[in-house]
Amino acid sequence: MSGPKQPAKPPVDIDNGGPATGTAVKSRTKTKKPAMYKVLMLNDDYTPMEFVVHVLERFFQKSVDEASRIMMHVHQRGLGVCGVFTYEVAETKVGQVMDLARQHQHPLQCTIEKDDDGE
Ligand code: TYC
Repeated sequence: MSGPKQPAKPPVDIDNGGPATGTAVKSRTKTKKPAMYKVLMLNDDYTPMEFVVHVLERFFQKSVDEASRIMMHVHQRGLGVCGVFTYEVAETKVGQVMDLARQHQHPLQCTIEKDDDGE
């Protein structure tokens, strides 16, 4: 910047339609929802079906029936959705599944995919 220096002005409240209290307030209601992420489970030829059902019950709060349905879907179609979560929760669940699978020496794989529904 160049030219003569302007005298310092005191800060001014912005009137953005809030109540006449003399204080600027944000009148817009925050409606933005957090980005959501799908946890996907991948099929393989070695992980036992019962182990996959157990994982879905333990980490994704599925009933035996729902867990069995998801497991069979993955077995037949190659992949399936275990649930939809915020990024942190999705990451944690993937870690928990992969840790348990590793402990049992199963090759079960899980991944995260951004959920673009309702955008
Ligand atoms: N295909 C495996 C089998 O026949 C079962 C399986 C299902 C493995 C789902 C992984 O994500 C999976 N034992």
